[in-house]
Amino acid sequence: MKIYFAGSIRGGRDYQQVYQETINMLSAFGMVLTEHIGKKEISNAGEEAVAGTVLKDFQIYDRDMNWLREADVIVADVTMPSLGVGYEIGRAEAYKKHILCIRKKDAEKRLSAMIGGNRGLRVEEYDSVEELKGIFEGFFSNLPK
Ligand code: 6K6
Repeated sequence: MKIYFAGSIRGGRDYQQVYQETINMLSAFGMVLTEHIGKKEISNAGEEAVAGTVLKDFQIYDRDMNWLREADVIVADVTMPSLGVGYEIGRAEAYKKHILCIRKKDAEKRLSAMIGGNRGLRVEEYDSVEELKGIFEGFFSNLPK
C-alpha cells in the first residue's frame, strides 16, 4: 500500500508536528511516499535541507506528481489552507485515487467549499492525533481489494 500524504508547506507550517505524528501513524498502514512533509527542516520559506540538496520548484513538482501517480491512496490534511494540497487533491481525484481528507476541529480557517462542498470527497474531522487511528482503520479496511 503506497500512501501519499499531503500537508501544507508554503501555505504555513503551523501543523508540522501534527503532520509528523500523522505520518508515523500512517506508516502502520503502508509506505508513506512523502515522509518529508512532517520534517521540521522544511520551512515555508527556507531551503529543503532534508534531501541534502536544494531542489528547484520544477523538480519538486515532477517528483511529487510521479509519487502521486504511483500512490494507491492520498491522505490530505486540509486544516491549513494550501494551494499545493488543494491541487494535489484535484489531481488525485482526476487519477481516480482513493482520497481521505482530514481536518482538525479547532482549525482557524474555514474549509474551502471546493473541498467541503465536494460530495465525492470524504472529510473526517479530528481533535487529537490519537483519534486518527480509528479514522485510518475505517478508511483502509474499506478499500476495495
Ligand atoms: C522547502 C521550502 C519551500 O519549499 C520547499 C520544498 N518544497 C516542497 N517539497 C516537497 N513537496 C512539496 C513542496 N512544496 C509543495 N509540495 C507539495 O505540495 C507537497 O506534497 C505538499 O502536500 C503540498 C504543499 O503545498 P504548499 O502550496 O503548501 O507549499
